[in-house]
Formats: sequence, structure tokens, C-alpha cells
Amino acid sequence: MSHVTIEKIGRAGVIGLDRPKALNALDLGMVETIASALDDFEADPAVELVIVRSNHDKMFCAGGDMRRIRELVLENHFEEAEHFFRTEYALILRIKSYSKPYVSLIDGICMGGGIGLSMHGKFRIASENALFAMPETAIGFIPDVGGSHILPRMPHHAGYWMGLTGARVKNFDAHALGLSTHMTQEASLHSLFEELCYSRAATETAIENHCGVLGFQESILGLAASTSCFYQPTLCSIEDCLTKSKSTKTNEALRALKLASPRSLQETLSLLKRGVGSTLKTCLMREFEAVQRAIRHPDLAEGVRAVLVDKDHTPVWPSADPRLAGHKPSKFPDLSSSQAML
Ligand code: QUE
Repeated sequence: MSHVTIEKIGRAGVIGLDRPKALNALDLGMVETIASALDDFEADPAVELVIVRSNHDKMFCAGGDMRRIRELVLENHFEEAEHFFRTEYALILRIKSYSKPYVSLIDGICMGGGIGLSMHGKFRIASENALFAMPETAIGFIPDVGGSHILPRMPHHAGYWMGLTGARVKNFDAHALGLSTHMTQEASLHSLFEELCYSRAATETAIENHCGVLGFQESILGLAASTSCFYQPTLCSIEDCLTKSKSTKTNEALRALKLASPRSLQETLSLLKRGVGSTLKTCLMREFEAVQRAIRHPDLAEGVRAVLVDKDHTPVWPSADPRLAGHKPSKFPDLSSSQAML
């Protein structure tokens, strides 16, 4: 059974994310079901647009099913883990070039795979409950799902801030950064949905009938305070800048960087820098190679353990161990035998 519902409502093909116990985190079955629904909707002349939404309150999609990925990795089932990401990335490319209007209704948490499912589509409608983040460095992973394409193209270097620190962004900030294309209120989502399904207005007109006109964006100043250090070229200089700035925002960012996997941070910065000049397809191929490395490195299992399994939020990163950093483990003495000698 897949945790997605597929319906035709009026002129719309409707994809409903339906895995509330995991905040709609995507597993392989969900990705496959969504991909085949997109094929069917594209071929069906009665379907004029596609809507993606959650069947449950307070969530859009929390990401990929990283607990499952951790289990596969711990059993050395790397091919099965890779198969999930390959299938997910194919879906993302499909969304990017989809021939009918693709509308995401985002009314809650939208992280990682949720960003992948929505951000490559044409219309992203965010309510006041929408919360966007790419928090993968906290679990020893990388901002994938096309993150290396999206993040380095965001204004104010904000994507570097989001991808490295996992910062959560909402409301006007999310709109100013291009995460949402339209803003609305939770209270308007029902009537927007009805108009999308049943009116004869163009998709964009239907959306605009239910979305607000932007006023003065006070919060953009706070955003600049968070992101200014992320123009720095290296992790060291970013941290140095944040340390010297001593504001609430820079302290928050610094704390997140100190908690994240050192290996993930390096890999992320490199992916984002290379992604700015690359197509989405090239970015996804590069991310897939980075995923192949990440699932073979012990930081991932430890990060998922600390954040999603035990939830102690105190990861002990193998990549932070100076004895291991940059070296092949085989060059080091076997500690158990040296202890035996003592
Ligand atoms: C980084 C991530 C994820 C995350 C937290 C991170 C992620 C993900 C989830 C998640 C959250 C709640 C659930 C669940 C998964 O959290 O990818 O099943 O119930 O799926 O810091 O990449």
C-alpha cells in the first residue's frame, strides 16, 4: 500500500501525501506512485493541471525516509538505498519539465524531499503555516533533490545559509527568496482548491484570485543579518565572520554549523559552488555521486540516529575525529590491539 492518494477532481489531477506518522516523508512506493500518476495525468486530456497537497494538517512533506535509508546502510544494502535516490531524482526531472501546470499547496513543514517535490514545479502556494528547510547537514547528509541547483541561485547567498545551517524559512522570507511563488492564508486554501478544480479560469488567474498582494517586507532586514557571512568563500571564513558578528542571527547560524557533520558541510559547500553554473540534470547527477559517498560514510548513520531515531540531537561525528579526517582508516593502528599491549 502506498502512502499517496491519487484522484481526479474536476479538471485537476490531485496527488495527496498520506503518511502522517512520518510527516509525509517519502518512501520508494510514494515516489513510484507519484511518478506513474504524473504519466497518467499527462496522457489524460481531461486533466488540465496537477495539484500536490498533504491529506493532513501541519505538514507538506518532511523529506525522504531517512530512517529506512539508515537501516539499509547499516545492512550494507547500498544498491537498494541508491535505487531510492535514483527514482526520486528521476521524478524531480519529470516535475521540472512537466507539460501541464503543476501546483503545490504548502500548508506546513516542507523539508528535503518536500522541497524536491514542490520547488521544481511552476506554482508553489505557501500558507502562513508553511515552513521551508534543507536540514540534511544535521544528519550527515547533503542538500539533495536538486538543492545544489536551487540553493546557489537564491538571492543574498541565502541558499548557502539554508543548505549549510538547515535554517527554517517562512512567510515573507520564503517568498522573498523565491521558495514560494504565491502567498495565501490557510483559511483560503479550500476555496483556492475548489477554484483550481472546478472553475474555467486559467491556473494562474485562479491562484491570483486567492493569494495576497505583497506589502512592505520588514523581515528582509533580518534575512540579511542571517546571510551576510555566507558570501565568504570557505567554511573557515564563514565561521570566522559569524563569530565576529555576534548577533542573535549569527549566533544561531554558528551553533547550527558546529552541530552539523563537518564532512557534510564541506561536501555541501562544494556542491553548491559547482551547482550555480550547472543544469538541474547535471546537479542531480553530481548529487547522486555525493549520495553514493554519503551512504558509505559513517556520519550518515550517526546523524540519522541522533536526530531521527534516538532524538538526543548529540551526534558524535566520525568525520570530526582528527585521527580519521582525510586518512584511510587502514593507516591507523588497530586501537584494540594496542590496548591489549598495554
Ligand atoms: C534532516 C533531514 C530530515 C529530517 C531532519 C533533518 C529528513 C526527514 C525527516 C523526518 C522528520 C520527521 C519524520 C520523518 C522524517 O527529518 O530527510 O519520518 O517523522 O525525512 O535534520 O534530511
